[in-house]
Amino acid sequence: MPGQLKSTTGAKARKISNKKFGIVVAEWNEEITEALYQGAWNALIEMGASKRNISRVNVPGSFELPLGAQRLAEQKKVDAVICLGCVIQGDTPHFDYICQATSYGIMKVGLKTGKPVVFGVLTTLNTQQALDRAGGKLGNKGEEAAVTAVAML
Ligand code: DLZ
Repeated sequence: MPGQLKSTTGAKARKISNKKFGIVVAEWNEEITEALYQGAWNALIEMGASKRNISRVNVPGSFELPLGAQRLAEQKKVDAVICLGCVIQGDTPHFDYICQATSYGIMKVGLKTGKPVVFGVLTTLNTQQALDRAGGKLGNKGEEAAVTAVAML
C-alpha cells in the first residue's frame, strides 16, 4: 500500500543501499507476475536499494518458487528473497495443492536459511482479482512484498 511504502522510506532508505535482494518470479500468468515484479523492483529502488543489488530468477510456476527461493537464499550475497507468483483458481482442486505447497515451501525456506523469504503470491478466484492486485485498483502486492522484505531486514 502506498502508506506502507512511505513508512519505509526516508530514514531507512540509506540503510538498505548495501542490502542484496533476490526476486523469484513465476512465469505462469506472466502478465500478472511481470506487473508484480515491476511493483517490487520500483518499491525497492524507492526505498533506497541499489539496482546492482537486485537479482532476478525465473521459475516455470508458483510450485517451483520455493526451490528458486532456496537457491537464492543459500547464496551468501543475498540478504532477502521475494517470491512472486499468481495462482488462479480453476475447476479442480489443483489450485489448493499449488497454493498449499507454495506457501508452506516458501515459509520453510525462510526458516531453514534464517533469511526473510517473502510470500508475494496472489491466490485469486479469477483473473480480474489478480489484475486488481497487480497494479490495478487494489494496488500492487509486489510492492507490498518489497516493503515486507525491507521491514524484515
Ligand atoms: C499447472 C499450473 C496451473 C494449472 N495453474 C497455475 C497457476 O495458476 N499459477 C501458477 O503459478 N502455476 C500454475 N501451474 C503450474 C505449477 O505451478 C507448476 O509449475 C507445475 O505444476 C509444474 O510443477
